[in-house]
Amino acid sequence: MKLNLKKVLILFISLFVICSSAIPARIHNVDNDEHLHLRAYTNEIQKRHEPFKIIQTDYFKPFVHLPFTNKPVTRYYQLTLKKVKLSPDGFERTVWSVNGQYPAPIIRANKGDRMIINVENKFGDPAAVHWHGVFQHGTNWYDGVPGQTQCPIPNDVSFIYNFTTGDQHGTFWYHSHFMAQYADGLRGALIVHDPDDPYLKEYDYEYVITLSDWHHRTTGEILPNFISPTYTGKRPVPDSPLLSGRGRYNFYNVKKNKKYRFRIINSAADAFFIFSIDEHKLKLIESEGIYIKPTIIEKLPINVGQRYSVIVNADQPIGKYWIRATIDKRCVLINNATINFNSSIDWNGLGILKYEGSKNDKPKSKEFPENFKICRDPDPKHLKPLQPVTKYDGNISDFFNITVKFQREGDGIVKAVMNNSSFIPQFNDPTINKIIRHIPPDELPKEQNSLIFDNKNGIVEIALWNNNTDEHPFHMHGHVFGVMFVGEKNEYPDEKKYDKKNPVIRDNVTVPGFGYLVIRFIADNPGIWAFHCHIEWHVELGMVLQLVELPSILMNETIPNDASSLCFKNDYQKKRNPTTPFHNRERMFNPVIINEIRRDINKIR
Ligand SMILES: [Cu+2]
Repeated sequence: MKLNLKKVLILFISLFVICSSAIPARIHNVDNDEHLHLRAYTNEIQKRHEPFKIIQTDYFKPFVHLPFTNKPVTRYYQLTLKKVKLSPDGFERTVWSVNGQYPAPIIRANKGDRMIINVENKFGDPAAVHWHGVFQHGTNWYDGVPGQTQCPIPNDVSFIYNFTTGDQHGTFWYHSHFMAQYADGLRGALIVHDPDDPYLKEYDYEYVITLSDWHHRTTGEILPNFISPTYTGKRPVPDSPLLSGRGRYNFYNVKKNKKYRFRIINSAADAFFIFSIDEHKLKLIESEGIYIKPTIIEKLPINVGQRYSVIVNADQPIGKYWIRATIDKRCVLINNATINFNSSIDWNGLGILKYEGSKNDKPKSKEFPENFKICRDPDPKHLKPLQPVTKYDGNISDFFNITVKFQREGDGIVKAVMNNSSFIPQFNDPTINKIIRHIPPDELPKEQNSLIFDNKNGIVEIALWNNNTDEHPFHMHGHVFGVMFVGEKNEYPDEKKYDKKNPVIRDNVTVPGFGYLVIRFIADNPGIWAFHCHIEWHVELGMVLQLVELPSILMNETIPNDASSLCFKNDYQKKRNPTTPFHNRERMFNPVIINEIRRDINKIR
């Protein structure tokens, strides 16, 4: 077979633009054998499996749970990553889509099912998919975090994620964990139905609503300006709030006197949302895979990465009612140096709850008043688990004290630091590989921000002080945790006030500006797990820790060949170019370097 050399070169250079700071002149010398080998290898894996189901989802159609089976089953899904032109809010832009759609399709399973998901990367960029909220017991290498649990999936390569849902059930989501790629489109819902759902008889249909803050510019355009010594602005301002990928006038059709479970997922890059449905109260039943004592609320504050289920009874007069998903701009600082500060955004995202038989007019419904603390999670009294969880009430085996702040570093860039260290991923050599190579965890580089603990089934406590004005939605991979304490400014953690007997259980919690957070979890999941603010711009500035959990167990595990093979190509590139670090944030986002590389691509074309 003859190869088109020109195409191969363009392919390589596209890859380098994103994941390497290599000097362009050297790219021309890289031969392509390794890359082709990897493609053949992944195609081979694919052939061994059953056909993968290509899923597409209409988020605006109600659904019921999947048929329940006597035994768990294996579900094969195909996710093809490709760039397409879409206009979610009317403005056309390139979207990093899954199976051609935004948001990415809803992946569904029943409790206990195995998911075998073939991710075929046709982005032209590296990628990786994280399954937000899934514990990945025994499959740390499928958690999808480049630099921690895997090497990125190179362009034109397929990678199969293979994990079980175990005992988990509820509302999850999946998204790219490669740089800020999820803000460009790779984000969708992951729903695990539960035959033992105590609320199953209380609703007739389900809807998923994903909330997102949409930008007309790609993150490739935003980041070089944002991460720069000359930038004095705040977090980039979006152009639209979207409900399940659409602007206003999207209909959620309901039938009078039927009940609907709405699964609300905040999949934003940055935005804190307030969700409500006019004249319909919300019965809150789930937070992040945990059944909670039913509680009636009118408005639901939801921070980035968080999920809730609410039951809505369509018991009002037949008509149309606004569904409101408002970005709370009181949680956002903007100055006139901020990227897109003059955005024409309407912060009030809208959808319509449309009763069958209602007239073809605009809703005239009334909004509920506000009844909560702004930029905070709902009152813990609304989030109490159905069964109180007492396992965090005991002697702690490991304790970590973390301070979060922003500071200008030597390169002139204002970074996010956790205990004075800004996280820098080593995409080509993820931490899991280092541990399995028996590198002692305490020899991991400082900027890897490792929290190391090795007491099996011990209670681990993290106390975090947020020494800056922003609130941060902290998310932990591989676990849920018990929220012991959330304190405002000067409200210091006091163990006497810890909620040890019946804490809120979740995987994504808000720490107030200048406030405090104390959480506890059980060290029962050997692996490398990210613990990070879910505001993507803060991730890019380094607001990331990684748990190095039970390394003495992890070091003796074997990474499956398909996972470790992703690193072949990256290692190969590194060998070719040993003097430059594979990933160097500063060089990478330096517009001069990016322009050099662009010029080089144009020359080849
Ligand atoms: Cu943050």
